Amino acid sequence: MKEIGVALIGYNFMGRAHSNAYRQVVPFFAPRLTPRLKVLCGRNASAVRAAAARLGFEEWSTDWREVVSREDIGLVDVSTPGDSHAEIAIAAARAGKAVLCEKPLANTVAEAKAMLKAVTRAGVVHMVCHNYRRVPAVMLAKRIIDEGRLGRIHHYRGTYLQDWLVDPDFPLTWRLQRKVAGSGALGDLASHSIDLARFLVGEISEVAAALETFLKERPLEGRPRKRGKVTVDDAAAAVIRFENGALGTIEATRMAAGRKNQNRFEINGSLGSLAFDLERLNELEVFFRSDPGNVQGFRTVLATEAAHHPYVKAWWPPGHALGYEHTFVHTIHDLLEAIADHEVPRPSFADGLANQRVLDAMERAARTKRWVRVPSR
Ligand code: SOE
Repeated sequence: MKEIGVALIGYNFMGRAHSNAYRQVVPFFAPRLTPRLKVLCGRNASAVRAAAARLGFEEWSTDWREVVSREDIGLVDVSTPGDSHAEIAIAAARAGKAVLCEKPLANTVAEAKAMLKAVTRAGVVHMVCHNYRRVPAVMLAKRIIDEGRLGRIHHYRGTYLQDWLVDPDFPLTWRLQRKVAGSGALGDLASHSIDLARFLVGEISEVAAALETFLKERPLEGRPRKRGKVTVDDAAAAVIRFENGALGTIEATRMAAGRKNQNRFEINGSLGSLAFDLERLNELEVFFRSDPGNVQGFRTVLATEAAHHPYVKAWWPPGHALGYEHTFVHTIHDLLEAIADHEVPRPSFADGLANQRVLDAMERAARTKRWVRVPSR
């Protein structure tokens, strides 16, 4: 059983989701490379030590620079806030390690370019953790589109709605600070909708956009009497044109009261339509104009039949639903197989750079109130 030593940098929400995936991928998928949870890295010694014990890592460290160069590490997983993605991923690439980086790839296009250059020059495997590509129902949408069963795509309509920031007393965490997070709902959530748009419909050529910050200041973490300035968007709304002529909209917010993690898309083509909602992630709504007139209508496919849907056979019988955490297991399974084959999986850092270019174009469009073309290189 060939092993690959994993160094995970970051141990909060994404660190937990990734750790769970490294543990689950072995009993359920038996990958050719067995991930060994060697070292968990973070800034706070007592917190990272406790997290390492809880998440099943052999060691812990507060020095990522030392960790990424260790001989016993083959894969560096960057699950930190966006302002450290570039320096960690570039150091890991230069040390010859495979790199998995959380989304969005970076906080700027320049950083994303440098990251892609580093992994390409080092010849290492690289991947961005846009985990929703590997929801079986999303893979079904991709297959239906690629088989031409929707015909020519006219519309992509992506919305990613959460409400964890609607409380004005929610403190000024790092996701609300531009210098750390790079942007707000735009990079955190719209980046997922952009990735799905690129995955399912094609490259985005031009955008118009608006950003808004509804709550301009919030209480400081741990010092609720003091308040600090919010420096990112609370909400983003964009109109997008695709190179293939399709037209779309993307909207993202973390202040849609009642929406918890509603990453949704609807795609309309000349022969039919598809609709997906992450809050019902085992299902895909389909409509085909070819259906007999008296039974035409949207119908719901439960994407849990192993014979028809990827990844499912590793889990449960039909109807025994999958969840959010399974999308990370699927992503890390495919990453491990790509490393074993010395291939670069999708989405790669090149996809991450393309995503960053759309995010940047949206910010420029919002600032200038003009349409902005998305550079292709
Ligand atoms: C917070 O908005 C968050 O954790 C995002 O950062 C993730 O990418 C998304 O999948 C769930 O919500």
